[in-house]
Amino acid sequence: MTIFEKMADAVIRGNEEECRELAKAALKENIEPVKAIQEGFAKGMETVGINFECGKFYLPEMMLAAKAMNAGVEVFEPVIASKGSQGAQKRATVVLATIQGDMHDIGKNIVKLLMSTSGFEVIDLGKDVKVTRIIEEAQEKRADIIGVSALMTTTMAYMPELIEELSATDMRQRLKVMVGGAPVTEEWAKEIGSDGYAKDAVGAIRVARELLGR
Ligand code: HCB
Repeated sequence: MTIFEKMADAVIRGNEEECRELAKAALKENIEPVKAIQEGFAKGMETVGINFECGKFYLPEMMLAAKAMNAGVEVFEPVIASKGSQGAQKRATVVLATIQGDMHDIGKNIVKLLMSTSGFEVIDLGKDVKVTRIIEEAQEKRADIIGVSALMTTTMAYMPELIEELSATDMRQRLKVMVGGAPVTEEWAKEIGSDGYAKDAVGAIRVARELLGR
């Protein structure tokens, strides 16, 4: 098994300690942390989702997998942060949130980690955040971008609501919206009038920079 396969397997088995140890081993082998997260832990999570969907896994297994992945990602956090670039130019402000009704925040937290270490000022509103609150906070903090995450087909439905409500304000001219999360696609993002879509956290940084014309 490669180290990535071992990382995926440790997430599937929900083994926190093993995830931590494998993350440390990846660092020792000089593996890029973001690559390890995406090709190791996140791949395991995909399998967990498939196993849940076909009734092989239940909620407790999914919860253990989430805890295990978080434990592994925590090991990488200081390393990612230390490599981060703060940038000389004014830092753009990004308001991040998992949309209302949705408790999934692992992916959003990875986006936050990478963005905040790539020169963005990130205001993380957390999970299950009401559309109205996202708009209020973006206005108050004079955000440049709103980044929203949804992991369920049921909660994705709040994304067009967010864009509609935002369009009714005078902020829509200058404020960009970026959407993401496993069930969200580029086509759908376009359909609802989102300015950007990102498949993963690295893509989120690229898209945010494009949206800001940087
Ligand atoms: Co959850 N769950 N879950 N779950 N869960 C999913 C999402 C299902 C797809 C599993 C399945 O059926 N195959 C499914 C949703 C089905 C649907 O669409 N309707 C589901 C369900 C049904 C549920 C519950 C309803 C189960 C229940 O209670 N019976 C419940 C929902 C509670 C609620 O939200 N109201 C539930 C609960 C849980 C937990 C708590 C056990 C746990 C979440 C823990 C946590 O997040 N703190 C969990 C997990 C872990 C999953 C799966 C297995 C993994 C999600 C994950 O973390 N992926 C998921 C299966 C799947 O997604 N295939 C399953 C890893 C991260 C890294 O990927 O896609 O989130 P990501 O993020 C990427 C990417 O999308 C992008 O960058 C990130 C990093 O690269 N990105 C953005 C993300 N957000 C972005 C925003 C941007 O602006 C830009 C880019």
